[in-house]
Amino acid sequence: MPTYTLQYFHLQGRAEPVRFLLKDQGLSWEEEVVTPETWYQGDLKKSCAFGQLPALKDGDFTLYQSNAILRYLGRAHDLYGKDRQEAALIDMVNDSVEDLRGKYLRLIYQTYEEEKGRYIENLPNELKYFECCLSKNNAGKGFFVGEKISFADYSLLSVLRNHLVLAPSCLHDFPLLKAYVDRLSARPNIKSFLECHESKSRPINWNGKQ
Ligand code: GTS
Repeated sequence: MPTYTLQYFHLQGRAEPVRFLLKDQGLSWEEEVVTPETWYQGDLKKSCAFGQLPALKDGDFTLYQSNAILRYLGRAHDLYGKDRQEAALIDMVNDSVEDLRGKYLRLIYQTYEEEKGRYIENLPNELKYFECCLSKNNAGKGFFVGEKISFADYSLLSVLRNHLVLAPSCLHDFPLLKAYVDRLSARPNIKSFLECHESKSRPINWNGKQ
């Protein structure tokens, strides 16, 4: 029986880090796919705490906001650091991932045609902070914080993979980040998830831009 239900559109989008986490941790979940027809009909949107998806259902508990979902699962499955300083660092990384995701989503949904070139040109100025931060933990050979994978790693993995689609050579000058993406993508459960048909069939973004 699946423990969790993930309610979202037929999309990678903001649900992808949650899927990475669930899959990598060997947790079972059910996908509740919301079609555009159902969504635009309006009743479901009205029932969502902030009028948006994804939602995670755990029994009769329903949680909205993708980062709150990651934190909830992080607490439940020991993916939130070994003490409060590690937890704070994980929050710091995840907030920085959210900043980058916000810029990426603005490009995708608002300014793609006119800004794509400039966005890619400026990307090293964003990625250099992540490379530097990674280098400070275990010489960049492991995860972002501590000795163990955290929910922020899943979040960053999804954002970096999105950027590799947007700009395939964007990690060329960031060897630690490049190795990090390769290493995490090769974790057996994540690898099989990335290779499965269902996962490949999901668009990254709903407007088809990537
Ligand atoms: N901060 C929210 C989160 O992190 O969960 C944002 C959620 C969000 O923007 N959801 C969009 C949505 O529900 C879909 S997507 O941007 O994740 O692809 N859109 C439909 C609507 O009516 O707003």
